[in-house]
Amino acid sequence: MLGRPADAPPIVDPVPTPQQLQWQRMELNAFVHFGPNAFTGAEWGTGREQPAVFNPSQLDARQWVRTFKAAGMKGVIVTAKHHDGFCLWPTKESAHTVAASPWRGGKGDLLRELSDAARAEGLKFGVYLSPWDRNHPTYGTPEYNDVFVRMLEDVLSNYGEIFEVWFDGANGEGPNGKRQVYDWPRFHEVVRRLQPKAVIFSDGGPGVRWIGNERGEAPLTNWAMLDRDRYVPGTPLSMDLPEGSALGKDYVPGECDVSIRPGWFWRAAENARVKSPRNLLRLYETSVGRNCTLLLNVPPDDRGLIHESDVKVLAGMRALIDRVYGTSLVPAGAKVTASSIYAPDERGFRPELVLDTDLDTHWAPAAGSKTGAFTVDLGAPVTFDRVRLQEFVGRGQRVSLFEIEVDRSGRWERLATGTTIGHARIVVVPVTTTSRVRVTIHDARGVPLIASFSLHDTSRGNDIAPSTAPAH
Ligand code: FUL
Repeated sequence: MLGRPADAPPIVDPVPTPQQLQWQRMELNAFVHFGPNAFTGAEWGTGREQPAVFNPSQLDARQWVRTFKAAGMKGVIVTAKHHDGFCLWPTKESAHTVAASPWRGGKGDLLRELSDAARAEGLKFGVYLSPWDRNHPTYGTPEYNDVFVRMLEDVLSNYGEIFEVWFDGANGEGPNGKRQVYDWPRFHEVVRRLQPKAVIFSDGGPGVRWIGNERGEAPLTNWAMLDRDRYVPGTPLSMDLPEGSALGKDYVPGECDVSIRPGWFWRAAENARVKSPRNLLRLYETSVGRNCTLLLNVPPDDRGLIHESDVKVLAGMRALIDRVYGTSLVPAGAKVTASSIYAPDERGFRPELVLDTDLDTHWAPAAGSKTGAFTVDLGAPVTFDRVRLQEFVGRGQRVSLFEIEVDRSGRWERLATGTTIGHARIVVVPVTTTSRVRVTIHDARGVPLIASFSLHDTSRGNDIAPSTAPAH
């Protein structure tokens, strides 16, 4: 920030940790569901599958990671262990692992190959470890918590830096018909001890939270805050998770997990049912564009490769996102004015900072104000159907009510209203041509800090993928 820290508008608690802020800015990550299910066609393996079924003949983790990187994804999270209990790394804690499979003659370690590939290509690496285990003989007894802790220790000690640990909320019966009482505080302690920089995902956090559905769709109102002590994985209060709460004491931003295919695991019958690039652009808008990260699942096939259909669709998605959102339609010469400026003698909070690409610099209205407006004079008419707004959330998410207006022959006319902005908000508006746009913040939890304003036109991607889907 340009302004001296002492002069900066006061913090509005809760604020993100540096890791949470960095995580929000990653925006798009790959989810990888892989294991025996890719060979049996199951969604939830029973745990009784023979390890011999796991035999990917051409597995190439570099091909996965290159595909993800080309799609603009910044990290990859793999199912180190799904509900079937099969471990993708050779652990002595279980007999149901890659070591018992024919893959690489029983000498394979998928976590090693994938973490190495991710590091080589500059992606961050994360792990999904299902506490529910339909195979392990100790499941349903206190001893299983010790086993799970040792598995976590394995996974978090041996594969370099982990950016996210993903704990699933599903908790069914194990092989002996018993359910497990999980020792969550202990599991979290292991993560904090071995990977202090990792964010922990589960229904209610503690690091990042589930958005409440697997469709890739966050609600229009989305606070990064909630009272995380109210929730455990599998919580009956999951209806609170999508919107979070303006009154929440803890910063726990949302994540949208969704699969590129109908199922989480690959199956041949779904090669023709991969979502289209347009569909994925919409999911990007309803997740990243609603203050979430998008965790897009791309499951490898039974050869151990990302299937050609998915590779093609991901390339199409990237081209579309770049075409529509890669640049702003606000011309370089645009002028921005504001109703007021925080500490106007300082250089730190000028309204034109909403047009640069630095998310740490931002416009703020006068000290003490929870309202304010800025006007962007585009210099000439511009046509758009999306407005992208971003808050600087490093000092707390603030905006709770805003309005977007356009100049129609000298009169301001309302184009859209909205509630939260957060790290990013993409507002869908009717196709509009105007040379002046005004954004008014009507209410906020503190002095609003607006980092970015940009205009976009989804029809610009029509040559890549025609727009057929309805806008909402
Ligand atoms: C769910 C699991 O039951 C699914 O199999 C999948 O892993 C999904 C991401 O989370 O709760």
